[in-house]
Amino acid sequence: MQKALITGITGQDGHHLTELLLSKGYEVFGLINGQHNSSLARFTQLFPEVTLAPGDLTDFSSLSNLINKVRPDEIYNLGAISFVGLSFMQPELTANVTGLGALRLLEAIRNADLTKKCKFYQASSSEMFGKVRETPQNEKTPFYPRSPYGVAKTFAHYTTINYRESYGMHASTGILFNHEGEFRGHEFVTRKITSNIAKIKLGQIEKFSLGDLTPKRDWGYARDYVEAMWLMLQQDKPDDFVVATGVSNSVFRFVELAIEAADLKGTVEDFVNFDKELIRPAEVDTLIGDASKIKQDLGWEPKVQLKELVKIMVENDLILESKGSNH
Ligand code: NAP
Ligand code: F7E
Repeated sequence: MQKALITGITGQDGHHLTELLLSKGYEVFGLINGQHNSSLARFTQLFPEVTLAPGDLTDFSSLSNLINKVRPDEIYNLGAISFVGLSFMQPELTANVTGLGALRLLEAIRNADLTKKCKFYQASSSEMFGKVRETPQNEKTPFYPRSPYGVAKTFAHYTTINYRESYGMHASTGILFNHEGEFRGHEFVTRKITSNIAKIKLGQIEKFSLGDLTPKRDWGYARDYVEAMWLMLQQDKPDDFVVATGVSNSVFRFVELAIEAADLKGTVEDFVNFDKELIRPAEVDTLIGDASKIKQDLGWEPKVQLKELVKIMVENDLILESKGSNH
């Protein structure tokens, strides 16, 4: 039985990837850094067969001990301070977890003598393109990160490539553009929109606040994107791949689609207040990915487009909000 170890297993992608790997017959192990958060309770209820171990990406010994004990065939490094807004408030912690965390894992693999046995996936991000140098962005587009998060991910990205080239490790990176779904954290704009639109539909609130509605993102469905991660580790050779839909829309458009999906009557202005506190010190204006390489080399395609994604999220939030659930 193949063994996979996932960091960040209680996060959005951790849920979808666990589901995928269990369906493929893997024995799944997860690193958890908090014993008391509500995502952990939800996770253990959904996936009781997964073995969870305490640890932290800032603590080398916890990573090294776990890797030595489990001796996994595949490691997926999804753990991160992943909220760009928070990274401006806690830049040092972000560099430590999101940046150095990847380095610690790669070193722990070497220390356990698993360099030739264990395949490694690094969750790289379109935030590395930041102030974009070309449109659309592909694997060769130069990086220009615009946040402590983007800078930390760029460090982790190049560290992964460096370990691949220096030690011959099967270490791949997926440069994933924004992906969303039922397990998305409530701090991210898509989930903030769909959960608040659901509350408006249910008569619980009348309006909610957002920051800049003009940035454009290439939004896909998280369930499709974890397939791409797994595919990368099934190849003979490690590599770097952009994962995206190739379609970009504004935050304003996302709100319009959510209003439509909830069958509400009114405009964006009827439901959304502007809050200048939500403006970031530096913004990423427009991202749009060119996923030709992964389509051609690995046969990966996104199955869900934005309109359907918004519908999935709004319908899920209508059910959850009607029960008063905070998930
Ligand atoms: P997420 O929901 O924010 O999950 C992040 C996970 O990291 C959580 O389980 C969190 O645990 C864990 N974590 C935080 N600090 C940690 C630490 N010190 N040690 C160990 N684990 C820690 O993120 P996601 O959306 O699933 O994304 C997965 C990965 O892909 C992340 O690395 C993210 O940066 C990257 N990425 C995401 C997107 C996207 O659009 N979703 C796009 C590109 C790249 P707690 O909840 O207990 O803190
Ligand atoms: O913001 C704007 C905000 O926080 C999207 C992470 O998964 O994807 C994600 O990063 C846009 C930004 O995601 C609000 O300023 C307006 O322009 O949902 P977000 P993100 O920053 O794109 C990348 C690929 C990752 O790797 C990250 O880990 O929406 N925006 N008003 C707002 N954003 C939030 N969160 N809240 C607002 O009220």
